[in-house]
This record gives sequence, C-alpha cells and structure tokens, in this order.
Amino acid sequence: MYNRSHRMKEPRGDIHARPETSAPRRDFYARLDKKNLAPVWEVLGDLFPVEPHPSCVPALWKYSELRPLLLEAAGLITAEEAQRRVLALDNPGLRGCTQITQSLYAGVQLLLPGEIAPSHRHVSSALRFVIESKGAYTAVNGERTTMHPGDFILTPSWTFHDHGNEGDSPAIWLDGLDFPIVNFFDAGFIERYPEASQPVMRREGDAVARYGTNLLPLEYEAESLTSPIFNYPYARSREALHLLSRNSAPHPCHGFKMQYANPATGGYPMPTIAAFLQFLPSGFLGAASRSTDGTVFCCTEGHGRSRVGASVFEWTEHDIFVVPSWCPVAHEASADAVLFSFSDRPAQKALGFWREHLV
Ligand code: GTQ
Repeated sequence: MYNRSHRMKEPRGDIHARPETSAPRRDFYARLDKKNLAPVWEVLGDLFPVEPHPSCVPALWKYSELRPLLLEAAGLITAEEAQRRVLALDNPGLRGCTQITQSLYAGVQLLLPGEIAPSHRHVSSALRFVIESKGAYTAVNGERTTMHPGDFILTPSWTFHDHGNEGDSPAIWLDGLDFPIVNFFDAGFIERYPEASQPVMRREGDAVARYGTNLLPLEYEAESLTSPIFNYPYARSREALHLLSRNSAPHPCHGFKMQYANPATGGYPMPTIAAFLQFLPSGFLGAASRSTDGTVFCCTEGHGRSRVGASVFEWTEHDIFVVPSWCPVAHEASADAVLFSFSDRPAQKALGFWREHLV
C-alpha cells in the first residue's frame, strides 16, 4: 500500500540519458529479470534526478466541503467503532497511499459531543491543529489538555493518547502524522490501551508549568526527542506574531513566520515534524520560494491566495493546501491572515538533505 517503490517517470533532462535499447540488450535484460537482476544504467536518471520531481502534486481542500462530509461520516460510524473517525487528505498524485506528501499523512478528525477516540500508542508521532472545539481534550501521558481553535498539540512517539469531546458542539481538528516515514523503515508498532481513556495522573497545565514558562525543572535534561510541552496555545503564538509585525519588516517570501520550538532544546518540537505559524498582513504580496520539505498549510484567519507551481489556491479560514517538495510557492493576503504549516524538515535536516531556495 505504501508508496515506497521507486517511481518510474520520464527522465526530465537528466544528466544520464537512457541508452538505446537494442534487441540483444532487450533479450539480455529479459534474462536478467528472471534472476531478479536489473541493469542500473536503464534507470539511473530516475534514481538520481537532477532535482526533485515528486509524485505529490499541489492540492487544496476547502473546509466548506470537508465539514459536511465529516458530519456525514458521523451519521455512518461512531468514533468508538472507527477508533479514529478521520477523513484522510489524499494527495491526488499519491492515491491509495493515504499520504498528503511523500513523507507525511494529514487528515481531519471529528468527535461529536460525548464521544471518545480510544487510547492507543504508536511509533508514529502526531500533531493536531485545532479547527473547531469548545470543550474537547487530548490526553497524552496522563495529562489532558483542552483544545482551543488554533492550538498546536503534540503526541510524541509511543505515548498513549486519547481524545474526548466534553463540549456540546462538534470538535474538528487537522491531524498530521509521520507514519509514511516510520513505514518506510518498517519500524511501525501500535498498542491499544485496555480502556477507552487513560487515567489522568496530573492536573491540566502541569507540562506548561514545568516546561513552558521559560523555566525548567532543576538540572533538566531532555529525556525524549519530542518537546515536553504538548499544547502550544494559539492565543500566545498569535499575539507574538502580531507584536513582531509592529516591530519589524516582513520576510519577502514568508511574511512574519516563526517555528514552534522545543523549550528544552530550542530544536524542533518533534524529531520528524516541524510546524510553523505565519502572519501575512493585509495586502502582503510574497515572493516565491521553494524548499525540499513538502508542506501542509492550514489557514487559521483571514483570506488570500497562494501560487503553488502552476496552481492558484484561493484560501480562507480552515482551508488546507499542500505544497510539494521543491515546488515554488508565493503567498498573498487580501485580509490580515494567519497560516499554520507543517513539514518533515527536522528529518531532512538531521540527514543533511534539506535545501531552500528563495526565488
Ligand atoms: O489520533 O491517533 O488521523 O492514530 C490517524 C491515525 C489520527 C490519532 C489519525 C491516528 C490518529
């Protein structure tokens, strides 16, 4: 199911032109094939592209279309039966893979009032970006955090997590998971907790008090590759961006863009996934840029448009779009706008792959 086999594509000006296929060569290749052997010179241009040419394509999902379909799903299956009642955002270039980019998955999850998404843990790290919630929570490692719209919430690798909606309206959020990376390595495990909800061991806010107030426990040394705070509240992040926008000039491509940080290390919040928040003031006309980390964007406020390769995506609140690796993107805001985004940048940087080009 996973898109891990090499993709065969027409070479695009690759430095290695495919040699002529003569009859004796074809015959030889057929004999090789029977022995599970293959001539590398036939595929060299595909194996080593001059620059990335991903199967992932630019795509946009309008929230006005997503939301009614999610509610329709709730009429067909409960959160309990589904375990996770999520509509995956399947990249049109990667159909059948349940992936939004080559390395990441994204989906929109719904919990009706009173529902619980039962507790489990998996190797895959996850993030939640909250779209609608009045009284829903996520529990991680014995602590619950209330989900507010715009909050960025983490589920570290191999930690039990369950979600519940104690409010009286539907709770909807964007999920981002790295399981395409985990499955690429065939390193995936999952375990169910014996009950729907894990026991609450600590009062809400404990992690923020311990790690999220510019203080750390005495002589603290990070025990995990993931940030010890698991909710980055929107109100604080938004306020920071607005303040910065009054004190400095916007980046020509990114506007006022910040990355979420692990307060214990200053690094990315998770080993495989980076997340960002950017403020684009009304009238902002961004220059194009591109980078090797295919990126998922979700608009939290305002409206505008992004040129992504040959596509133009008009977005407004809660619309989600994806920018493939090395595809130029330029953002414009027609009203003060905030975009959340996430990508596999930490994984690429750890391996020395990541590149960015400001056009
Ligand atoms: O909340 O743990 O969108 O396990 C897909 C799989 C969310 C989750 C998804 C999951 C989860």
